[in-house]
Amino acid sequence: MSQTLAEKFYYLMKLGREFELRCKEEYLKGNISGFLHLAVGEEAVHVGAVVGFGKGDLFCPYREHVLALARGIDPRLIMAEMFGKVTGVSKGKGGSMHLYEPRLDFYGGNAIVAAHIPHAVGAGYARKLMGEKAGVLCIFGDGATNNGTFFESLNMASLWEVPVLFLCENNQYAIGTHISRSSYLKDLYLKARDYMPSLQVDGMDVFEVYQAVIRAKEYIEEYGKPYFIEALTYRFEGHSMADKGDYRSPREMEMFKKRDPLELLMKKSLKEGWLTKEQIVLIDQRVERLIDESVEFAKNSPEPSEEELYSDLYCGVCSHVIP
Ligand SMILES: Cc1ncc(C[n+]2csc(CCOP(=O)(O)OP(=O)(O)O)c2C)c(N)n1
Ligand SMILES: [Mg+2]
Repeated sequence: MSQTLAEKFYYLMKLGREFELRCKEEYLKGNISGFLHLAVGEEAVHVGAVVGFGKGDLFCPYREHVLALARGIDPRLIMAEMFGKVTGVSKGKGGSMHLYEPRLDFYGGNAIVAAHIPHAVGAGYARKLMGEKAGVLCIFGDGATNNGTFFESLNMASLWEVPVLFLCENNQYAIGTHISRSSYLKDLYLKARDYMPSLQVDGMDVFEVYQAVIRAKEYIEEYGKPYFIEALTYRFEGHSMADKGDYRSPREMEMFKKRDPLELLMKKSLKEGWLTKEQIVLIDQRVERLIDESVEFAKNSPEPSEEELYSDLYCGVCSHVIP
């Protein structure tokens, strides 16, 4: 069990890490433009949550590349989206912040902080009305928990018994603002405690995130009610490519880098005998090849045509809400 999981986690987290670092490289070369928010340092939260939750709708903010990869979206289609190419997962019109794949129930990147939280509650309510069990995974940052729609969504989800897992990735900063300067409660899971079961986990430990999410999913499926998890994590890069993140002290950065989730997973897997050094090298090589292929695919794909400018502006009929 742990062996297979460790291999899956290591592959997805390494893929996420290297994919994003390559995006940064391509951005600096001018091949990717617009906004680019990296989740380097937060991979354990993203991979542990998506793998642990399994089936169900997924709503998330703009820091969503690793979530999309963990959901199973082809890295070539994500990279092509970054490059603004027509072969991209959002036809080259979304870019980094708007990855979207309804065939995998990925209602992806949202640029407006906390705006997707009520959407997730709506989707969960729809699933409930249709008699489905799987529920919705809704991921958002610490900053989003200061937004009015966050509290409105918790209220509605509890009152109407909506099967949503609210997962707060607390990386302690909303752009340059530390939570100590923006939130009365510092332990953010306390904001949900009066509404639903709510707990805090170590977001640098992929197994801890995974196990907490599995328990949450079981609760959601059994009772059809919401659940809240706060995962403590840290972003190793700036907020976006426009931000160096140098409002953080070198000491603080060092402290968190010592708990790099990928390193922690690798060390634990070697120690427990879940992975060998040779297996790790093979996975690293596989990841490198896949990313090279993705960049090649993106570079060689055409840009969207002018006619595409006005398509996909309105959704028409949402197939699973209106039969
Ligand atoms: C409603 C709204 N207000 C402000 C912004 C500008 N903004 C973009 S990201 C961000 C910080 C959000 O922080 P957090 O929720 O902790 O997510 P993180 O970036 O740390 O993952 C802000 C204020 C926005 N996009 N939407
Ligand atoms: Mg944050």
